[in-house]
Amino acid sequence: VEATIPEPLREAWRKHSANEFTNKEEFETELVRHIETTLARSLYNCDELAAYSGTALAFRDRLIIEWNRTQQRQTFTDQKRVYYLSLEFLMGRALDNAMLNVGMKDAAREGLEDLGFRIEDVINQEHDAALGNGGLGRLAACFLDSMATLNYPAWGYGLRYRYGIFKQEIVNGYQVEIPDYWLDNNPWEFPRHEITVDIQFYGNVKKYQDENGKIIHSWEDGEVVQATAYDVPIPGYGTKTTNNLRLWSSKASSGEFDFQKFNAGDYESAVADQQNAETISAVLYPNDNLERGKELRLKQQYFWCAASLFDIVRRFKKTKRAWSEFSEQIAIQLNDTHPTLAIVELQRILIDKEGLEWDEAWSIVTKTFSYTNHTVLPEALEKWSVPLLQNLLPRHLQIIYEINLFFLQSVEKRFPKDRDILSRVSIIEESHPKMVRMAYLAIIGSHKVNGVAELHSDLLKTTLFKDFVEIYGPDRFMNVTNGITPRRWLHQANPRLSALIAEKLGGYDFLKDLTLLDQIEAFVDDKAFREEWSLIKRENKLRLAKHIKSTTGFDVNPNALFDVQVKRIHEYKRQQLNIFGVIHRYLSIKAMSDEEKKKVIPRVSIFGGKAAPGYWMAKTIIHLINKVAEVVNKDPEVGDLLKVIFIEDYNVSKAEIICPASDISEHISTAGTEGSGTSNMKFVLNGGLIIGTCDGANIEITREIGEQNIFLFGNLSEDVEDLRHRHFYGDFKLDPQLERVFDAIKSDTFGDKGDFSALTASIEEHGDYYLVSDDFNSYITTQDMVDEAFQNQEEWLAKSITSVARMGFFSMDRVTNEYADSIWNVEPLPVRD
Ligand code: NBY
Repeated sequence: VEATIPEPLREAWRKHSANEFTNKEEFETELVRHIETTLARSLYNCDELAAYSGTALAFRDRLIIEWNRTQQRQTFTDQKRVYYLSLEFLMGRALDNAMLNVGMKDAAREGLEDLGFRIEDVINQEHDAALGNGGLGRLAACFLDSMATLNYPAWGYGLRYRYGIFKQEIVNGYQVEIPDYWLDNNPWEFPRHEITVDIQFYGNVKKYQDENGKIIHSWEDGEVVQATAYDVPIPGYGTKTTNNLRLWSSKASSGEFDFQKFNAGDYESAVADQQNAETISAVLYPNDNLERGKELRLKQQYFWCAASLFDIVRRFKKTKRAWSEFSEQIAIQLNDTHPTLAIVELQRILIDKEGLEWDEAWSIVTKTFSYTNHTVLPEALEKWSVPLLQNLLPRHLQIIYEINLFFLQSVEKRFPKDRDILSRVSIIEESHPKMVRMAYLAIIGSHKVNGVAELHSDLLKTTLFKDFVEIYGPDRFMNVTNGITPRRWLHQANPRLSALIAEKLGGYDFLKDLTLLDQIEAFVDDKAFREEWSLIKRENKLRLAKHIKSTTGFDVNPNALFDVQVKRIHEYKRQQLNIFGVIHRYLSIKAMSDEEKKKVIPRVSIFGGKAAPGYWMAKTIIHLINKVAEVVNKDPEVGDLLKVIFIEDYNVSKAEIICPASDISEHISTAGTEGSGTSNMKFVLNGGLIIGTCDGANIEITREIGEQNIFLFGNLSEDVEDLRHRHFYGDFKLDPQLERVFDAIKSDTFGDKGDFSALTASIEEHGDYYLVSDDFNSYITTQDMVDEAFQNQEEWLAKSITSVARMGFFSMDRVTNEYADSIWNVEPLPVRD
């Protein structure tokens, strides 16, 4: 039955169609209605949580009205759409963002005040949607914001994890992981129980001929799990476009399988099946930049790819277009290799289900997909074992072998004399067991492959993917340097700075065109402007100091230099270099006379970040930071000159407090290891300076803001290989100042030295892979330059303002437009008001 209402009845429908509140009064009406009816509360029992829920529901109504209209518009115009496939969407909180994007935050503030609530307290009730690990997941979230803001017809597809990234607690200086159950009364999702897809696993492939003699592959038996869609509305800023993020949740199939078990009286086993099925979307894997090859992870990947592809194909088929038009209607972006099975799945659908010939299908596939690489770290490159795939996805493994065969044949034809190239570029690694190299599969199945910063993309072309550049030519490989959404990372996180800029620029247009920021450079000498600028930084530091006091109990001096490093804990990101630098500073202060101490610039070293639960070295680094904090913070000889803070459970909403409050932040990865980094951009956009290595986007930030406005140090990417090589052959001498630091650790200054022996040994004895010792001197010398620069507050302020003025390039809107033009070939769909 068609679900469309016939024309004669539509008038009545339109008359009663839902309305949006347009002012404070109407907002209050909606808020109270939701509190009293949807939530069954009243003015006698409305706490802040209920006020939050009511406010969220009122805004949700607005979003979903525009969501409906946007989807109708996009269906009606039927132009090309983008699907962004990501296993992670690190969204953070939604309410503040929704209020700002629809432009009703002031109305909400006043309305809430009338009813007895402070908007900040209400906003703080929300649980972060933390369906991601770090930069990769946050990039996906920034993409969604930009794609909606720029009116692109675009959907995100992901998994609806029951548990997001774990909550971190620090107990006796150690990280403890707490499950993050976040779904209880989450107002932002719409369950679509009618949108389901059956997903098959295991089983076997039967081969037979049909009546025309054509070979048919049939994937039979096995298990079936059901995917159910949950939709999350994504509002653009200053536009009515409201896009969709569709997250899949798993449960037992309502099909014949468990039914038979029920009938057979096997109730317990049917319940067990149910739980097994639900396990697929139960938990986000907490590893960043580390691949572990677990079967459940592979199941997650296929479950999500297959459900998304089914949904995309179903929508395409409704248009009744020819298959040849598929890639003119649809672009699919793969966020890392996690969704690479989507390539194989589309090929399978086209040849096994839709009856297309291999070549025709493969041409559609490669024109549809494109792949973003985020890392060159070898331990992060996904490989799946052939036996695992054979068991779980037998038909897909056959197709992978076929893709590989045709690919290798074409390579052999082009490079007949090159004996090694075939084994180097084969999708199958000839190891025991054999492994499928997902990055190679992703390259071969895509028309564009991009890295996320210039250096990173260059390294891909010259090292990891070198052979593929030879094979396909340079056009398949490109760079799109990452960006961040200025809506969340300036306007929402730092409303006062945003307002100051708006005052000078005559409005908030810069939030939609961040290059307009360059106009504030004209005010760099304006006295009132400068005063206001530094006042805002001070208030942001006070806000962070308050947070630190309430969560750690430590008092920090807001006049001190706030030095921040917040990001996932990883050896390549080198939090160990930072904490060794802190210890060096501590030892230096301890050796000073009272006279000398007067010249010291007080500093607060702030750390935050999670370690993957199985990554022992990262956990050791967290432990050392916390132990150093314990000793330093209560040392009367040091007092305010140095404080060390570890902020627990770093996440998106904490980043919104931390980024605006830094004087300097650290982006100090070993050169050549960080894909891009995006927090570097967040800090500079909020008027913080940075200390960093020549790595990732730091290099382009330097080019934009000028090298006088950044503190760069350390060995360059081109020297890394040689240094490692030398270490390997015993040419290694521990930096003498670092030796002094290690001596302190080894004399139990920060608790039992045994706790840290693996960390010091990795440097002294095991080759110092991340070049901590090689960069140590350069690092502390540069930190001394930071102190000196901070003494001249006037110049520091000029650097801060100038840097912000020159950050326009790093808007996610620039990034999104680049993908749209040079990868997706999609146009925005403008909205009339
Ligand atoms: O992606 C990060 C890069 O390290 C960073 O340099 C870049 O700015 C950012 C956005 O492009 N990568 C990242 O966050 N990766 C992960 O979180 C991640 C998560 C899971 C897995 C691998 C990497 N995994 O294989 O399970």
